[in-house]
Amino acid sequence: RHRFWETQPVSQFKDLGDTFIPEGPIDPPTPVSEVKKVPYNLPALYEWTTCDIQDDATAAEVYNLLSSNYVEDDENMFRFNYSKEFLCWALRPPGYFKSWHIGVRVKANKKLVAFITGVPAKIRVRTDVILMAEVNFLCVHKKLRSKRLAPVLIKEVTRRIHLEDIWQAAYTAGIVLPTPIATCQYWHRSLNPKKLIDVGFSRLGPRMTMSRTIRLFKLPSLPATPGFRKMELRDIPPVTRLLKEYLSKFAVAPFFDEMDVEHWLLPREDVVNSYLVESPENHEITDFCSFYTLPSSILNNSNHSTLKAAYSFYNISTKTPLQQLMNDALIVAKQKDYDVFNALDAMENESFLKELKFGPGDGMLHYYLYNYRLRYALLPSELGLVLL
Ligand code: NHW
Ligand code: EN5
Repeated sequence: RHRFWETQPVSQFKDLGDTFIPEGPIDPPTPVSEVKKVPYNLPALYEWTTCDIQDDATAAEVYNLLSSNYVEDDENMFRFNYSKEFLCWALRPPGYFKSWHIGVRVKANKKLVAFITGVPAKIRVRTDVILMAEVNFLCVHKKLRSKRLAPVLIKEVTRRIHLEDIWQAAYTAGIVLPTPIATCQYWHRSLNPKKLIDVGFSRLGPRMTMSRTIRLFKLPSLPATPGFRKMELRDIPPVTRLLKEYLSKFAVAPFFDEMDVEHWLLPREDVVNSYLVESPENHEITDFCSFYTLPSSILNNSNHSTLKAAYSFYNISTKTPLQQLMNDALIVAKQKDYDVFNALDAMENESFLKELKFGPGDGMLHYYLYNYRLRYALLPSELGLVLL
């Protein structure tokens, strides 16, 4: 059934629950000197390119490829529209490798028609902290689909990751592949219900009018928690300590140091927002919440072209109840004019989703590890990792 994935070191469905196969790496590492030194062959009309995402012209080509050809929902009503600034952030974390930002061009006219990326990340699986790659932004132009180009892209990014002596990867997808380590559901909290209904993102509930719906999703104009403020540079050490402690309770989670926290969580306009609670009494940082900005293009609507969505990222409560903290996150997202606030049912999110009027979406997100086997799939609440 999976002619490509059956050949890869990933856990296969038939092995689920087999207690005779140990948890951990599937294939042992080989010496880097034995890694294939030349790129995989592409069909004759195409050539490899390494994309310098800092270069404005290249960033524009990648942005254009993705904005027309990347992920859509199951009814092709919306398509992710990652901004150039977002891509620059997502692809240049501490220690990134330019060689892992891979494109495919048409030889004749140099048009960019496919893309895949990796970035390095320390990820803990149970007690094992492993330097992995996070693979994302796999995209093949709509006109070149179903020609088995994706397996070539995946093998090439794998080869370039192996050249850096890295042997495991983490990735997510909306489709089922061999074999998810966890399956999460998307939940959505309407901030601008009128627009969401107008564009077909949500529907008027049974026995609901538009004005009752607007009232139902109304939020206060200001956050309620005393000491709630935007994260600043000086907050990196206490936020790193909070995160380290918090993420240690999940089976799979990133292992962040201060440089990672600076990169991934320091606020960047229209990319990532982070807030925290500083105790008015002793100035301790006790709670933290964050969300990233990922708009979607609205396909086939004459009144609206983009949906402004916030995605829950990492949230930590030690003093402020998580539900109150997330309500404050909704309030600031509303102030910043987001239309919808999305979250997965991962980490402790289940404890606030229903109460804060999130509703289940029609999309699932499956999490995968490459060359690492877990005996059983995790529950969403055991997963402490959010990929972009
Ligand atoms: S998930 C989003 C992926 N992108 C999209 O959905 C964009 C729209 N779709 C497309 O561009 C986030 C194409 O449909 C793509 C497939 C390119 C998806 N992951 O070329 P063929 C990520 O970026 C398998 C993995 O004919 P196509 C994560 C499929 O199962 N595999 O298909 C990326 C089949 O194999 P099988 C996927 O439609 C993680 C084969 O590709 C997949 O023209 C990548 C068919 O290829 C997906 N999302 O192009 C893995 N979609 O065995 C990283 C399809 O079933 C692994 N396939 O026959 C780790 C590597 C690093 C290791 C380091 C140690
Ligand atoms: C790699 N990092 O399907 C990511 N989104 O639910 C790649 N549905 O927005 C993998 N279909 O349910 C991405 N509205 C996989 C996800 C692909 C995108 C996707 C889903 C997630 C989505 C919306 C719109 C559906 C349109 C028709 C949805 C209902 C919202 C409603 C709001 C009010 C309360 C009840 C729910």
